[in-house]
Order: sequence, then C-alpha cells, then structure tokens
Amino acid sequence: MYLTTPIYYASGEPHIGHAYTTFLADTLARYHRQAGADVLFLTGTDEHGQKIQEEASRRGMAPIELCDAMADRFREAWAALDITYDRFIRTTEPEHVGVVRAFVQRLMDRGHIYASEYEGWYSVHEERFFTEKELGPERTDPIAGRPVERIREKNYFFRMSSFQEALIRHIHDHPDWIHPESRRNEVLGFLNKPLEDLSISRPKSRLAWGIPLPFDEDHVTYVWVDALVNYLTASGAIRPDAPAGEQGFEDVTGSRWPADLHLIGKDILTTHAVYWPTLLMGAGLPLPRRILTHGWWVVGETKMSKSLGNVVDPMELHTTFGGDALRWFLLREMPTGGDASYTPERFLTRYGELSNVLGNLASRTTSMIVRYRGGEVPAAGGNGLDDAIRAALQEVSSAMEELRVHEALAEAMALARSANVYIEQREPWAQAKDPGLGGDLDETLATLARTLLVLAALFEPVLPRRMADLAGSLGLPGVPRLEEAVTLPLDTLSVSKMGPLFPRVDA
Ligand code: ME8
Repeated sequence: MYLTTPIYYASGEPHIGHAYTTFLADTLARYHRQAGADVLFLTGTDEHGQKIQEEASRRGMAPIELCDAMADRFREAWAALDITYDRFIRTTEPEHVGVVRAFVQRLMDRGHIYASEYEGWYSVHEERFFTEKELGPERTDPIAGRPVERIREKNYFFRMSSFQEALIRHIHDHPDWIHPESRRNEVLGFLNKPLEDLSISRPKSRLAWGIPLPFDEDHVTYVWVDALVNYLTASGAIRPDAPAGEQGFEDVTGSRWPADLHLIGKDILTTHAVYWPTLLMGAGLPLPRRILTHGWWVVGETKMSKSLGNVVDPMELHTTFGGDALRWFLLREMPTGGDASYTPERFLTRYGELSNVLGNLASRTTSMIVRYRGGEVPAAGGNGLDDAIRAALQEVSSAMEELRVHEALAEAMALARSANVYIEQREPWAQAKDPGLGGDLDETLATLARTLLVLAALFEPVLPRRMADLAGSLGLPGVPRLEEAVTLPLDTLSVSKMGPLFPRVDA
C-alpha cells in the first residue's frame, strides 16, 4: 500500500488544511498497517518555483534557507501530531533532482517535448504573466496596478493534447479512479474542451530557483512538473544514474510504483488528474491506482486566509485538547470528499462525543473491573455484545475500503454507544450487590472488556495516543491489532484504574 499526501509549499506554515490531508493519510496508513499491509506513506515539501523564491526574498533569505526552515516546521508539526509517515521528501534533494531530469529527458527522447515561443502580458513587478481578462481595460496588473509588457520567451512544451483521448478512455474504463464521483465528473467536463499543450519550463533569466532541464541548462523545470514527480522519486522506480534504457522507465517491478492512492484537496485536482497522468503516459509509466479528492475547510462561513487573519493553527488546538481530539474532529466532521466548516462550537460538540461516550465507557468499565474483580477479567461464557461487535467490524471495514472515513468513525462510536446502553441495561452495580448474580456480573464485565479491546483497535488509527493509554490500563504493551482484539484470551488482561481519556476542558 503506497499512499501520498500533496507536498506542501515551503513558503508558508502548516495549517489546519494541511493537517487534515495528512491526518487522513495517517489514519488510512495506520488502518492498513493494522490489517497487515506493507505501507509506504509519503509526505514532504514543495520547494522550487516563483512562490518560494519570492517569499525568500521578501524575508531576505536565500531560497534554500527558507526551505530548510519550513521543512523543519512541517516535520515538527507532524511529529507533534503523531504522523507516521515513512518518507518525507523535499524537492531540493539530489535524488529527486536526478529523477526529474531523467523524467523530462525521457519525455524529450520519446518526442513529447518541443520548444516554442510563449507570448503574453508580463508584469516585471509581480514576475508573472497575466491573461487579457485579468488585466482588464487598463492593461495594468490586477495586484499592484503597474504596467505590464508584452513579452515573448522561449518555453518547452509537453504535448499534453496528444494524450487527451487516452486519458478520457482511462477515466471511463476505471470508474473509481477519481473519488468522489462529483470530482470525476468535473475532470470529464474539463476534458470536453480541447486540451492544450503544457509549458514545462521557465527561462532561468526570469526564474532561477528550479531544476535545470537536462537538454537546455538555461531553462528550469516548471514547478508543477517538478512537484508531481516527487511521487515517482519516492517509489524508488527510477535510477537516474543508470545508463539509458536501464533507468527503470521500461519496468517498474520491484519498486513501489504505481502509487495506490494520492490524497489531495480539490484545489489541485487538474494537476493530479490531468497533468500527472498524461505526463506518466508520455514517459510510458503506469498511472496511480486512485485519487481521493477532499473538499475545503472554511472557518465559520469564511475562507481561511492569511490576509483575513482567520487561519486556524492546528498546534493551538493540539495544545489545549491533544492531537487525538483534533484528528477526531477533522476526520469525523468532514464527510470524506466533501467540504466542512470549523467553529469552536462544532469542535466542542465533537470533543463531547469522545469524552461522554468513549471516555466514559472506558473509565466506567476499567473502574468496575478493578472494584468488583480486583483488576482481573472473569472468565465467562457468552458475550452480550457479540452481534454489535460483528456489525461494527463489518461496517468499519467496508467504510474504510470505500474511503468513507467519517462513516467508519461513526460506526466505531456507535459500538461504544451500544456498550454504554448495555451497562445501563445490565446494571452491574446491582449485580454486584446480589451474591446470587455473580455469574451475571462476570458476563457483564467480560463483555465490556472484550468490547474495549475491540474499540481500542478500531479507534487506534484516529486516536493513537489515547488508545495506547487505554491498552496500557488493560495491561497490554500496545494497542492490539483488530484480529488479536477479537481473539485475545481475556484472562491475559490485568486492568488498572485510569484517569479520564478525554478530560473536561473549560470552554
Ligand atoms: O498545492 N481545506 O501545496 P499547498 C482543506 N505544493 N485542505 C486544505 C486547505 C483547506 N482550507 N488548505 C490546504 C500545493 N489544504 C502544492 C502541491 S503536490 C505534487 C504539490 C491541503 O501547500 C489540501 O490537501 O498549497 C490541498 O490540496 C493542499 O493542502 C495544498 O497545499
């Protein structure tokens, strides 16, 4: 299982949007590891191009200094948020630079690249081209209002247009390739118009911060081509130093290519579902197996933006509520693939589910086992929640396979709710008072202990820290895998009292 997040621009700090995609990837990675898969989970930073060069100069830094600092910021955030990536890629790494150069050379050798003139309205101040429409009647740049010039420059172009038919066919032949369906339709709509060729270079005289083209060192690779290739670099499929013909383009067996799943936000759908697959077709490489596009986090009803000053800092919520609670809120609140809104009220409501349902169940169960049976789980036949457990396992697994992560979490929480109802019905405190009901009490406690084990395994992908605490108070060295949670003999547990998993926080 090879899954990826976007590589985030090294021009800004990690925010809650980046955290969402990365949590989603981490939760899927943990889920598949639990199921025994060999997982490669990739994330990283996108470090070349105009955005980075401009931000570095604004801060009076060299581009690489900015990238070093930002790559550290992302790695620190992911460490604090318990992200278990296997590989953090930086596009300034020598290995990646080599793969990008080999990749564009390969496209050139196969006849898919040509040089041509690009002509457009260029703002020297903004260092970018604007379309006629963006300029308006005044012919001034829409950002700073300065004059623009008509310039012509040499660019290299990728014959993207020649892969239009093949891409449409691929989308039709693989109905699940782009998930969810609304995004698939969006891409098909885009492909209704003729596809243009893609400019894949910038003259170094205008933009120096990029990977030089191997066949013309005066030009650097367009940052999106550079960035997309990261997925290939990390797969280990391409060996740029090998002689031509042996670099891995002909045969990817033995590498992790193709990726099983690219996770992206809807802002970068076209680059991933049009540029990337056509570039891969040009290089003669297999396409990624699936692309999951998720929606947008807004704050209340407003877009999150630096200029509005409403960017939600994941680290602040992490400090107050813990990383697990943040992860739970983001993954439970956003229907996977859709949009969602952050408000402090919604956050507290979702947090309430953790403390009132799951946390409450865990503390009631462990304290009763300690109080009534000295921490040992009684051997008892029968399990009053067998059906509920079986149903939860089934529902969680099909929801995860179908990338309905929010529903998988709802199903797991439903099992915790059923267990709380079971406690109310069985009234173990009454069973404990009546010596004649000892056998019933044993069954109640054994049922609850088994359910907690299963819940620990089910929730581990989304609540890794708290579930490790829970496993600890059941006397286990770590969270059991699902299979073990179902079969582990209960007399191997040794239960101790625990503090609240999700303590009350004063709003
Ligand atoms: O686009 N809601 O990087 P980037 C949900 N470097 N997700 C959000 C979000 C929000 N408000 N804001 C950001 C780039 N994201 C390129 C990618 S990949 C080869 C190159 C998430 O730093 C979401 O996953 O702008 C989105 O696609 C990504 O961050 C964009 O991050």
